[in-house]
Amino acid sequence: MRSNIRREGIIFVIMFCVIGASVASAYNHESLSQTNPLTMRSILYVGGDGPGNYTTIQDAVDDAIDGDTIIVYSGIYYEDQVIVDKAILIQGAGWETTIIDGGDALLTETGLLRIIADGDVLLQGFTIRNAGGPSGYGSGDNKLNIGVAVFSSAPDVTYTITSNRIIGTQNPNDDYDWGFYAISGGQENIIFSYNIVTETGCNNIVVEKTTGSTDLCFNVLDAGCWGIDPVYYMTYGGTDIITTQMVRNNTIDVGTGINPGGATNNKVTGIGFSSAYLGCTGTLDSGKYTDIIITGNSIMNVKEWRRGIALDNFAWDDGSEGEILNAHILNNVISGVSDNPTSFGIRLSGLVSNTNIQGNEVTGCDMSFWGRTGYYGGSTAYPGATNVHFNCFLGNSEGFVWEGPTILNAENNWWGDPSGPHHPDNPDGLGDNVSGSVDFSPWLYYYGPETSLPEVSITSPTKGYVTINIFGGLFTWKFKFFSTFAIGKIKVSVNASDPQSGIDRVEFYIDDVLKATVTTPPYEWIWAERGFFFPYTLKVIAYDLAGNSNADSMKVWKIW
Ligand SMILES: [Ca+2]
Ligand SMILES: [Ca+2]
Ligand SMILES: [Ca+2]
Repeated sequence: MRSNIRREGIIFVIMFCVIGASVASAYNHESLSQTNPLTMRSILYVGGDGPGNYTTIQDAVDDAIDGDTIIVYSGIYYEDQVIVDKAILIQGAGWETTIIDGGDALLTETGLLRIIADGDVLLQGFTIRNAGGPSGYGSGDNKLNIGVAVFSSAPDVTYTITSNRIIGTQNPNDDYDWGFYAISGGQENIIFSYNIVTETGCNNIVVEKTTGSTDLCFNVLDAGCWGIDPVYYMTYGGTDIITTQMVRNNTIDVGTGINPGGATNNKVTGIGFSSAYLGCTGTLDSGKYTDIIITGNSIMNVKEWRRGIALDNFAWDDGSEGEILNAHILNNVISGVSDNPTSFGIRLSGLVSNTNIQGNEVTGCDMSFWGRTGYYGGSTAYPGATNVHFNCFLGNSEGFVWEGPTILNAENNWWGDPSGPHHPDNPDGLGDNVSGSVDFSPWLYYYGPETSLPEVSITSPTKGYVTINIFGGLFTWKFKFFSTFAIGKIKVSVNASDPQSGIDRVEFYIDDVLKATVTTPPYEWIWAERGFFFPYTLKVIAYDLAGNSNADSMKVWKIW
């Protein structure tokens, strides 16, 4: 049932009363009386028991104008489809209680929630389930089921989808069942945040040839009930994506799903970008990415045939038609649970240039990193100018695999052991394996909080001995005595070591006065100052590279 009553919003009342008087002096009365979308904002209500509330979300959208807010009360709304073609805010009472159920309806266009406005839209606080779709799409219900689909034909439009739960068909055989889909060729900017997407038969999120910026953040995602890439970006057909594509702070379980295809049909990658995508379908293709940021994600359950992050250039030949440039892969945690082939943490394939891989933690996979040639069309291209620094690669069985002809810069990583990675150039390394032309030296000597104290001891002068060194070294002698005596110039020698970060410096003190600082071994200082047969306190302090310190000291009777 459709309501024709429109409830004017509080915003309008306040703006009219407070601002109206002052604005009136600047504008004539005719213009004030006109409908101004900026000030005529309304709130429309759906559900609940207020008089005149709408019963369906679509009816409220149909009556809304740009700038309106639609508030949806708790309840289950059975609507085949909600098409949002206005710049509005749609606010549910929270995904726990406010449910839009699409009844698996047959639709002419995709998206239970289909957002196509040429102005900003915000959608939040719903569970979206049982999406239907157009028919003719594969197995399962033969529909292209999509919870939320978006497409703007205009640029500079932002769609914000936040704090929703999107549930898929819950049918592992439904191979066209996506939670969120940025429809091919859209120009909108997308903020997709704090959502939960689960039980999809196919991908959680597909972003296809979208030229606006994207920010997928703080979502909880998984590989669905089939087991397939949770986040998948692609471009093709000559469309270069030059806006920022950001995937950050998501929690992604790549271990879900039945995985019946195993090695052949079903290799799950948590976050995947593919350029010149049609190259993988047997078509010569082009299309690039130049601004990808993947940061702060937690990707777990990387088991056999599951992967963390992949940047794949599917362009043929030298790969230049699909170059992926300047990507940042930062501070992600990728946790493997199996070293069975062929799980990996991070893969770059084909011409992927200037990738910055820093601060990631990849553990328990088969390959921590895999850099290789492109997959299709006789590709001869390898990743270039890849920088891999300050990562933790630990307990990955095949380890760090670089197949390219150039030297890959992987200095300053932690390989799981202070002895460094295992490589033909470092055969005694007890850390992860590294293969290929990789510059891994220097490597990090510790990882995580550095709290170990340095070990430090004074080895000379010898405690409980008299040490004599006079006449410019012409006469030296040492014998046991009741206390430590030093006669003449004495060399103070110190053993200092640190199990984690290593020694930064050793300081030498006499009676708490700093006499010398030595930064490289041997840690020695010549105590040449004349003594007056007093017991002096000789103290040394060793500092490690993290600033932890430890001391040794002794009383020395110094004469001459
Ligand atoms: Ca389907
Ligand atoms: Ca080096
Ligand atoms: Ca230490």
